[in-house]
Amino acid sequence: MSLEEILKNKLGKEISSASDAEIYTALLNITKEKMEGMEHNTGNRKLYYISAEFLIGKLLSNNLINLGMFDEVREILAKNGHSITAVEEVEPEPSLGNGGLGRLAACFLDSIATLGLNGDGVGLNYHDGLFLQKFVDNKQYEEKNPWITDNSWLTRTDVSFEVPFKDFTLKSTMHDIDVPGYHQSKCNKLHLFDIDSVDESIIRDGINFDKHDIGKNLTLFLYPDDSDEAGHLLRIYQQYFMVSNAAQLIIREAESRGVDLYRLHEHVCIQINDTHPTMVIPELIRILTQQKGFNMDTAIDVVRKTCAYTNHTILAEALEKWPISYLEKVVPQLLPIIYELDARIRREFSDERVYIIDNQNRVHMAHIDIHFGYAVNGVAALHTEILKNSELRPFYDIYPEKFNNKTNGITFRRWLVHCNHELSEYLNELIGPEYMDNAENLEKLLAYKDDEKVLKKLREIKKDAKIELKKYLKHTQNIDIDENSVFDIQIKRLHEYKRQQMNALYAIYKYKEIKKGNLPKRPITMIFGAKAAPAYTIAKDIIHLILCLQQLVENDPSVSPYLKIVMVENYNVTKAEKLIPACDISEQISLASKEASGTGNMKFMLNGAVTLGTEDGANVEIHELVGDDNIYIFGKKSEDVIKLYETGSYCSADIYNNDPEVEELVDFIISKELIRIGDPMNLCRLYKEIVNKDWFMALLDVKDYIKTKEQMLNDYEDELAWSKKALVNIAKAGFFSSDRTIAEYNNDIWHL
Ligand code: NBY
Repeated sequence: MSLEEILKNKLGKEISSASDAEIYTALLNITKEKMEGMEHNTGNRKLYYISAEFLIGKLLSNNLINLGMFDEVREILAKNGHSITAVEEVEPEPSLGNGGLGRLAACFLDSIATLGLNGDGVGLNYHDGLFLQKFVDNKQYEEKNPWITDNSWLTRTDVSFEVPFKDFTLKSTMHDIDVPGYHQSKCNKLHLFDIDSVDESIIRDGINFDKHDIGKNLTLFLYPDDSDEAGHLLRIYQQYFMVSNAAQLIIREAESRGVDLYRLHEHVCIQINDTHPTMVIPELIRILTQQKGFNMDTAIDVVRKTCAYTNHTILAEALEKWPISYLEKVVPQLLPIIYELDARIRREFSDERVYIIDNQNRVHMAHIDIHFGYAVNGVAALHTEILKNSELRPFYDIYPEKFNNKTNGITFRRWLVHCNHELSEYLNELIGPEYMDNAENLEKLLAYKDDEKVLKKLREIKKDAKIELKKYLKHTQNIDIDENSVFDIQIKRLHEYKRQQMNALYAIYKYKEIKKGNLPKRPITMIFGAKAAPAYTIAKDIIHLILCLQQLVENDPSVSPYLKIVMVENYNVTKAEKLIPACDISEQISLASKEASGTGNMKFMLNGAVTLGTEDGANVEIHELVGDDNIYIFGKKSEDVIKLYETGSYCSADIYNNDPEVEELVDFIISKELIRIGDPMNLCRLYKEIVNKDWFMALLDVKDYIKTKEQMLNDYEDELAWSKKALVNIAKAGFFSSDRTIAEYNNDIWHL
């Protein structure tokens, strides 16, 4: 039967008379059935990638692409008066992640399946995911973000485990999502654990709920508010629930494969994604010693050879440390194991910086991972060096052999083929489709770097993507943007270290210049997209500032023809897919040393945007690949920043007081123009924070930033020269394919 007939049968009517929603459901079911019929990847050693987040995005198009059905479906729909884009809109986006860490996990699942490796993801099935962001009165409000519908990619399985907590036991249910690789006959799974008793009706006004009723709230939200003890305890409940299920699943699957548990490490490998799944280590040791007859030495030995840890941050506040008293209240069964692990470390080492339990009775989760796992990796070359030489130095001195770098990557199926079909078709035409299987083939594009026809075509493709984004923003947020302006985009979690505030200071600079009559050669569209954690006050103040600036500029007819500021509401994967292809200037402006890698930087580059960035994270590697002419680097280097921290000698007030230009920009935050629009409390707080604290040194780099951005806007006017930069960026992006990253994980860590 042809695909068209299958679709018609599924619909029970003519395709032309079906609604987009009916077509979506029919395609979902056809795709699911196809994947159900596929065998799972096999191999002697199986990987379990445990992660609190899997930011998978919408799945229909990507599954169709990987299954080789996308083009056919698109044609069938078009022939019958439907567009695949409209059908895609029907799909709710699962909000199972927050930022780069979760999206990385999703890209990795795609690449693991694409390389035919035997590896599944393990996580939680949050019903309302990360909050949905709304803007009211120029402020962020949070609402629940339900995504599970009757027909979804989830398949309820009959796998279930008892998860023991201090005062009660919860019974889990495992829900699976199929993960097909690109043009592969086999597939893998994402296992999401849940409990049946979750009750969404306990959520009131926004995202508030009773944090004590674990049987009803356990899997409601990703990162529930943890500004009080009940919130912290809930996170521990979630984490333990995740890893206890993972551990039980791993042991059950190993036993059913006939694995001798004393050789578990030969058949299983566990990747711990950041510290959230760390309790899998004591939990496995607990199960092996208490239920499988292992002695402690052997259990530790086996677990140590099974687990590997990825670090995604050097921000000390983001490295989890759980008070023993909290663990006592939730998972007392783990404490004897954790004490034992700590005692062993204390016997072996005298340096208290490597202890598991510190002198304030807090358990350092990363320390468990490093001592009781066999590999520790950072996510970009610079990041790994900083881990080895400063942040984790005492551990590197003990275990140099465990440390290794795995520079992040992104799946080109989603971040090129799906989100920028026009560009990927053109690449196929120009250099052939080999880059799809081996991304390094993108370098063939370099042969065209002086070919005017090709450079013009690239500019046309960019323009088309800008027009698409314009339509999308009009349709979703009723915002008008000008496709002939330069699109300058910063999209990422809102965090002071990522320095959206510095970009806002640029907006102030430009506003003032325009007011003075210094008009830009071409209008500029500054686009932001970011969610702030609900309890992160200053991050919310920064959103408030950007939204106030948006309103100020919009309502000033002497400025609005030249400058437009747009903060996209509820930034998510779907929106990223529209924004990235349309971008000219990719903002990657973190304080050097603080951004572990970044992955948005790679997505923008692959889609022909030019990076404006600091020498941080994977920007360093992008810089090396494209060369000085094709990236704009500014700001202090990581060594300088690390020194400033060590000596405590950075003082933003000094810069503010001694540099009238900086002072003028910062003062504008509390100018009468902005105070009239915004909330004085938020604006004053942010102003004071920048003048008196500025923990992430925006004032240190702001002038260099403005200068470099001005240079970039100037250079943009030389159309061919700019297009050439875009071409070089695309050509050199091959290294950042997650297929390469995963091949490295497999060769160096997993050995599947
Ligand atoms: O992981 C990000 C890094 O910031 C980015 O540089 C890197 O490219 C990416 C992938 O390696 N980290 C990240 O997204 N982290 C979180 O979202 C996160 C969330 C929650 C908590 C800690 C970190 N937490 O402790 O609750």
